[in-house]
Amino acid sequence: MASITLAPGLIYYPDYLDRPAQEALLQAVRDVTRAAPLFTPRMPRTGKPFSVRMTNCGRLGWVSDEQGYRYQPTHPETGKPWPAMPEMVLRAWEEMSGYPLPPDACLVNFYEPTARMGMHQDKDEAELAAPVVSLSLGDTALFRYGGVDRKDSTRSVRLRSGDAIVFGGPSRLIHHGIDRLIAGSSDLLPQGGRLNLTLRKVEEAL
Ligand code: MD3
Ligand code: FE
Repeated sequence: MASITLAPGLIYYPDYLDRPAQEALLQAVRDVTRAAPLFTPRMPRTGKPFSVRMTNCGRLGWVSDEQGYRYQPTHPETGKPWPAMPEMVLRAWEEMSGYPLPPDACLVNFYEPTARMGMHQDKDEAELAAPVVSLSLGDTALFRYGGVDRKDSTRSVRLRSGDAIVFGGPSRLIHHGIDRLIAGSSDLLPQGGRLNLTLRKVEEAL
């Protein structure tokens, strides 16, 4: 599998999934959203809604509301356990993570054509020795990443449908965000927009 190292621990796999694999993953995500509908997360304290909608699969899911950010075993609106992680997602983790245990959580982010995600760090996971693996489907996103220090300079990468990117080691705590989507860049999703799956080990390994 071809890969490009963008920084220590930051490995980009352009075209990781070919078109048939993207269609299979999209079907698996539709099965997940049928069992666990997309919800609109809200900012802690202010309750301001995110422009990205989310759901999860796997044992734990990331949620955010007025009470704060956290991982929990149930959907915030249905109260049901999250559906199992699709086999394809587990295979992608095995192939790219270099980590000996399976992921606990797969966060599914859905971007409408105008959605964005501000610069942030992912640090709600206790197991920072495990990387985060990301899979993109649908419209191309302008992904921005910097360094561990909020003031570090930033670079941009276009994440296209089928691309994968892994953040581990010294890149696990870098700042990152999605500036915008490029409308009409993929015909995978009939209505446009973008799906991103992030696979994570949440609980500290013993
Ligand atoms: C760098 N998602 O869900 S994926 C997120 O495209 C998130 O939906 C973006 O940032 C998205 O937290 C970016 C790339 C990504 C994911 C996780 C990371 C980059 C990361 C974790 C640590 C460092
Ligand atoms: Fe993130």
